[in-house]
Amino acid sequence: MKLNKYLDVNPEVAAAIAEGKPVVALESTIISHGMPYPQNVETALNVERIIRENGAVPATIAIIGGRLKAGLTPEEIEYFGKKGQAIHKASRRDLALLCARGEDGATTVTTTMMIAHMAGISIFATGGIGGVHRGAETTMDISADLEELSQTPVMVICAGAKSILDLGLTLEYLETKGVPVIGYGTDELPAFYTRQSGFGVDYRVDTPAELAAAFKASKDLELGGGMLVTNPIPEEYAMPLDTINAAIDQAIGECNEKGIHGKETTPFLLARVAEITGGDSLASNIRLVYNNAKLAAQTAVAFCKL
Ligand code: PSU
Ligand code: MN
Repeated sequence: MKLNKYLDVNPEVAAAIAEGKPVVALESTIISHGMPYPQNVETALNVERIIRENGAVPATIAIIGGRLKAGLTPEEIEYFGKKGQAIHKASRRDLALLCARGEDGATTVTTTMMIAHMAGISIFATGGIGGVHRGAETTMDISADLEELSQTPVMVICAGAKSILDLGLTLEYLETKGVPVIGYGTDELPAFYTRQSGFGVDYRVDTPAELAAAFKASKDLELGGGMLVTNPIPEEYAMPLDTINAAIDQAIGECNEKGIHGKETTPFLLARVAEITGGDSLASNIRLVYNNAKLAAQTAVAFCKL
């Protein structure tokens, strides 16, 4: 991949990378498509602050005017938040066209991993990843995020996978693709809004230093792929299981009725679940992102010491 020609690393991020200081990548689709305005902007700015408070430099990643950006200004974050779903949701297939046309794009987990790797950033914090959707055996709706995890050496720290996805099939896919799924302080895959899913993870890890060591070994071995760390939402912010499951089932039913498919599916489900729960799921979502940002910064600090 020769993204370099199109890559702009902001000065603070570039200096940190050059000096071997900890940097944490962040995605922009969570801002434009994952949450409503103005909570999206507020969350994105708080996440950057939490990363700084924990000793690392934040690099929010996006595509602006056909340039791949590692590190945004607060004004640029506001722009992505305000424009929301009017911004192109950019996956791997979109990069060439957006760069050639000089357009903007919000980076998903996939494209954030790609651009982070090109910039030399190893650790990336987000809320949730895409996965194998329920009904994928007929729709073939499997997020490009899973393929990217198999081929790009970036550690992705998330809160597990939501039950808008088929969690069992998502784990099977990751196994096939050689992606280790790590539980942070847990043996069970967290399900984003809840700490439990009924599915086990491949490994339990209890400290940022152990996460850093695992990722260092993956790099030393030149395995080429990423690592998925699933960090459970703090107990006090978790949603009641019945409430969230009912909201997700209702949202999926509406999604099917309306014939929504492709890249619109995940943003539609997230927005509907937030509406149905009267904003409760959004509050949980924001809290789990903060929790992941903290762990990512601590892990980046530990990784720099190796
Ligand atoms: N899950 C969330 N919030 C998000 C996303 C997923 O809880 O914002 C976004 C991420 O950018 C992820 C993308 O990479 O959705 C996956 O989209 P798709 O399912 O279309 O691959
Ligand atoms: Mn999809």
